[in-house]
Amino acid sequence: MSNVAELARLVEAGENVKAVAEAERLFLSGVSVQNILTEGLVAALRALSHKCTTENFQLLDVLLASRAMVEVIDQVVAQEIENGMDRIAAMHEARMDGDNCKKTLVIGTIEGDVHDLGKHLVATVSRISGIRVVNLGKDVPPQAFVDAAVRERAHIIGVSSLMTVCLPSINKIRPLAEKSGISPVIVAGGAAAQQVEKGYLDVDYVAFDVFDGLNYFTKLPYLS
Ligand code: B12
Repeated sequence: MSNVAELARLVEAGENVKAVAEAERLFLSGVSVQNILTEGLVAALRALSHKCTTENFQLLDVLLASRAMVEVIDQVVAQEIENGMDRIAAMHEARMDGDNCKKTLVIGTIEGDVHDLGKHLVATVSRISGIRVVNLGKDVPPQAFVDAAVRERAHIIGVSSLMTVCLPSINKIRPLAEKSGISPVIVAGGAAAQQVEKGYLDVDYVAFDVFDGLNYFTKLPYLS
């Protein structure tokens, strides 16, 4: 059997080696990157929600699935996009044009939140699409986003949040940026951010997934 549901099953079960092999098979049989990411990887992780609550936290299961997902992204998906075997850019009008090369994205997961798989995926896909990416990691204070944006002359700040309680920290980024004399485009993503409006977070855009985010980054004009 070689299908996306099987990949999702393997990732959910934490079978990293088999998941990598299954993803390779799926690409060879012509399945798209978007399908593999959405139906295979993200769906598998989301299916583990019930094992990741305050009452029921099955850490090992979730971490093994997380590892399997990262290995599929780093060993197969990144390679696949780089090889240009899948027309991800064309599909999402995210062209690897000259302008992307001039854009710098500073990205991180907001303070208090250690979820970094979605952010890792966005960083990987953006980098491959020609955007210069500075990955600040997880549990990043608002001021650290701004300091990095100043230091790196970043055009875009990408902030991820999967924890509802951490959302209020996102609102601090814009005033801190203005205080530092910069006005970057601020884009939020992640399961918690997606549940609120951009005005609530004081950001320019809330992306519903990696492709939506990349499409938005790519359409932004380059500001010198
Ligand atoms: C894996 C996981 C973990 C792992 C994280 C491993 C890691 N290295 O990231 C571990 C085990 C560490 C973990 C810990 C906890 N977790 Co957890 N976790 C998850 C789980 C199951 C999957 C998340 C995931 O990685 N999905 C796959 C990625 C690829 O998807 P994604 O992040 O949504 O990203 C996509 C888009 O959103 C978008 N995107 C994301 N960020 C950005 C940013 C930008 C700029 C853009 C453009 C796009 C973008 O792109 C991605 C691809 O399309 C979710 C369930 C869920 N429904 O999300 C719970 C979940 C997020 N966790 C939850 C909880 C409660 C916890 C804990 C508090 C549990 C505990 N008892 O301690 C701790 C939190 C610790 C902390 N302070 O952060 C809750 C949060 C509830 C809430 N609303 O606040 C969830 C929703 C589960 C639930 N109960 O429903 N968790």
